[in-house]
Amino acid sequence: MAGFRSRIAASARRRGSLVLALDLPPAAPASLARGAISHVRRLSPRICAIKLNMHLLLPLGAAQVARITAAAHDEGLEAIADIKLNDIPSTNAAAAAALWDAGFDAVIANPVMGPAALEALAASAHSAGRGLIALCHMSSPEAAVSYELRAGRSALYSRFLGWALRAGADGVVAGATYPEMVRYCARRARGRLDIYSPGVGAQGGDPAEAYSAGTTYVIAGRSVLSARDPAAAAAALSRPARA
Ligand code: OMP
Repeated sequence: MAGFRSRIAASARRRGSLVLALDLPPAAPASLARGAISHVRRLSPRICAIKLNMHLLLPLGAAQVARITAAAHDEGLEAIADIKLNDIPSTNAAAAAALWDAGFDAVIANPVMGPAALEALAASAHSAGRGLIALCHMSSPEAAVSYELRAGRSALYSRFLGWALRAGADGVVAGATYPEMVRYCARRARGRLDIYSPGVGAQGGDPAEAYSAGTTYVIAGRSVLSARDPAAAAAALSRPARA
């Protein structure tokens, strides 16, 4: 089986470069699972992957989550678990094993766990045919306060990118709200990993600017889920075809 990075790239070539954040508003678990599967089925021609975070992972049990990842796989999509994992290696390994059992193809992790722990997580993900995406610089207005902290002669985001590259991570998160960070990651990574950019629409980032700065995949939730025409909104957030 091809690795996660190749699988999501193949999916994006057919359907576009948008990762849908399935951040549904609070509801009863059965209705959340039904709603998520319905979005997967309706939007699958316009997205390359789904991303689930605490919006669904906390209220739903593993069996319901597995139904959603199975629906994504039926449609040819990848499934990303966004838990911003950050713990000791034995706990990371247990969390990753449970996520793979629930059908996820990749996990988002926080490199603040340290470079050796990140490398161990990447190695175990890859040996299971799964992927690792590391935070580099988040999209929120306050992200600069922490991700741009000086760490010796460099800044934290620069360390995180270096650790992600050394670990062989499949991608990093760099918010579309900081296009200069996307540009920095793209210039330094030179294609060795992909750049995932949340922060468009509701958070104010401009997808066209992100793509031209080097974003590989835009991540979006509210601007698609609450659009009058979600399929059109999803299509508009994909990388424009080259003229
Ligand atoms: P919208 O703002 O509704 O498009 O959702 C953005 C999604 O990306 C949410 O699921 C966030 O949890 C996630 N996200 C960010 O917004 N900013 C980040 O820096 C990182 C993430 C993420 O890791 O996915």
